[in-house]
Parts: sequence; C-alpha cells; structure tokens
Amino acid sequence: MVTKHQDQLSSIASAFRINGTPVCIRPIGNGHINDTYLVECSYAETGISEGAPLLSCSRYVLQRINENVFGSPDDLMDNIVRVTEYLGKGLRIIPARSGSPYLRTENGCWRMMNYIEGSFATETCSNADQFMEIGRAYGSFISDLSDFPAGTLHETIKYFHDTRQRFQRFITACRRNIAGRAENAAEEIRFALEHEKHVDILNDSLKAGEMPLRVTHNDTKINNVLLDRETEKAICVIDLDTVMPGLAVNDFGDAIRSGAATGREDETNSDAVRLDLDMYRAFAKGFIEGFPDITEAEIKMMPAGARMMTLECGLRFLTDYLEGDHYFKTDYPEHNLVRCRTQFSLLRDMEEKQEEMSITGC
Ligand code: GN1
Ligand code: MG
Repeated sequence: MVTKHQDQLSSIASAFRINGTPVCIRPIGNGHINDTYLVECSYAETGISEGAPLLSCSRYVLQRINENVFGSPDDLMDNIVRVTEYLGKGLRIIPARSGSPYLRTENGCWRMMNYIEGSFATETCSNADQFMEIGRAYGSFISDLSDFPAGTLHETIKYFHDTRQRFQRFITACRRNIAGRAENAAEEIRFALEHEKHVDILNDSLKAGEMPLRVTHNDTKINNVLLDRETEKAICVIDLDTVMPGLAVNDFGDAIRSGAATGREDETNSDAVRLDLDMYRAFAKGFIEGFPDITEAEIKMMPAGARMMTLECGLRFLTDYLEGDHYFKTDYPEHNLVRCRTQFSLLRDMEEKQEEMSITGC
C-alpha cells in the first residue's frame, strides 16, 4: 500500500523535471543534516513500434534541505548550480518544473539531483588504496576549482571552519547549560578547555599569508566521494553544500578524521578510535597527487589540519549535546556525546603521533 508519506514524496518528486513517474522512493545515505531519498521512476521508451511499450527506469536523488542549518536556500543552490556547471561532470541539479533549482512546499524545501549509476559510497575504507583514491578525488576537486571565481560564492554557513568561533560557541553552551547536561560531560569539557591554546593555529597561519584561501569542499567525509562499483575509481565528489572559500588543509583534515580513524564516528568504545598511520599516509599521497599545485606550506600544515578538524568536530558535537541536540541528527540522547568522545580520543592519539604525521616524500 502506498503511504501518505510516499504519496507526498511522489508528488514532490513529480514537480521536478524528471523522466517518468516515481514508482519507489526510499531513504538513502547517512548524512547528519539533510533528508535524502532515492527516487526510482519508470517511463515508456519511445520509438518502439510493435508490442507493449518497453518500460525503462531512471533514478534520482531527492533531498529536503535543512533550513535550520542553511538559512538561505537561494544562496545554497546558487553556489551548487554554478559549481556543478563549472565542473561539468558527475553531479547535476535537476530543476523544478518551474525552472527554479529548488522547490518550496508546506513540507520544506526540496532539491533533485541525478543518481550516479554504478557508484557506491563507503563509511569506512576497506583498504589503503581505496582511501588513497578518495584522497586523489578531494585533491583534484580543489585543483579543478582553482580558477573558479571564489569571491562569487556565498558563505552558506558563516564561520563554518573558524575553530575560534566554534570554541566560543562551546563556551557559551557550557555557561548556559540549557539541557542540564554539563555535569555528564565534565571530562569532555575539561579536555576541550585544555585545547583552547590550539584553536588559532590555522587562522593565524592564514592571516600571516602562509596559506592561500582556496575554493574548498569543507565537508570531506569519506562517504562524500562516489566510487565506481567495479573499478573502485572515484567518479565524483558529492554534498556540495559547503563549497566555499576555505583552507585545503581543512579538507585534508576532515577526511582524515573520518577515514583514517580505527573506529566509527559513533563507536561507543571511544578508546578504540585511533589514527591509522598507513591510512593517513595513503590519503596524503592521493591528495597531493590530485592537487599538484599544493604549496610546501600547506603540506607542512596538513597534520595540523587533521588535528584541528578533529578538535573542531569534537567541539561541535559537544556543543550540540550541551544545547540539547538541535543541529546534528541523533538516534539516542547520548549520541552527540559519544561522537564527541571518539573525536577527542582520535585527537589524543594524533597528538601522540605528531612526529610520525609529518608529511615528507609523498
Ligand atoms: C555533517 O551531513 P554530513 O554528515 O555530510 C556536517 C559536517 C560534519 C559531519 C560530522 C553542514 O555532515 O560538517 O563534519 O556532519 N555538515 C554540516 O559527521 O554541518
Ligand atoms: Mg554534508
């Protein structure tokens, strides 16, 4: 039986310029922000003169944009449309029948994209070669956008990777303690406070002109690269919501945090979450190969990027926990605290491995 929810989704999907009629819509992916669905459509092949028309299938990705996070869908979609057109391969925005890049309904704000057939995304890399390939894809992404007019991009989330700002928000959340959870998180709060001295490292280097501002992805979890199911070669980078001017070392760092860890982001045994140096080095090699214009200064700061993105992500989970889970999707009340613990455990291990993390001879 078709549920009301399915009916609603189906009529939303039909309001886009898709080929055919939606026959099946189901959730896909593991994003913490937007709601994502796979839409399967069937349509009759034209030009067949005899017998019953041949039915073909086309597939799309439908997403509800989280407007708590992305305050301006116009700005968000303007960035994505221009970046995808500039890249000219992989992801495409399918406009609404009205011609607009998104659709507003009483159930929120929606967008449609092509589904990349024959692809898969992974939550954990099965081997270093696969992770190296993901590194190459993220390096090439920055390289391919090196001539994109960065100044024309909207800032879809202000201060997104400004670790100092993230730290200040954490302090405010601690002081307010609106969810009454600060006591539960005493150990994590102590760890975060001890790390205040590190939060300006990347900002300072940027201000000193040591690293250039580039067009970067800013959300380089490993599941945001689609790989070819047969060859395991990267097909394209997805989730372009936060493509903005930023630091290459942050893209490096966020991928390391998510893909070179020995446990999942929400592993409950946080002590098991450490840095796998082989995976780290493999990713670094791929990233640099894909991005030949990376500077010496950036290479030198790559380990700092990994530490800072891990610290920042931990701070963000902790802040959301203290504020009552209004930002990241959660499955249970302690979920954000569990996520924070894995990030802090990973960071602690990175601090111990600081020397081995320096990148030379890649
Ligand atoms: C969010 O939605 P997803 O899973 O791609 C977040 C990232 C975090 C990540 C942590 C816009 O990404 O910044 O690193 O969760 N995206 C946004 O898993 O805040
Ligand atoms: Mg995302």
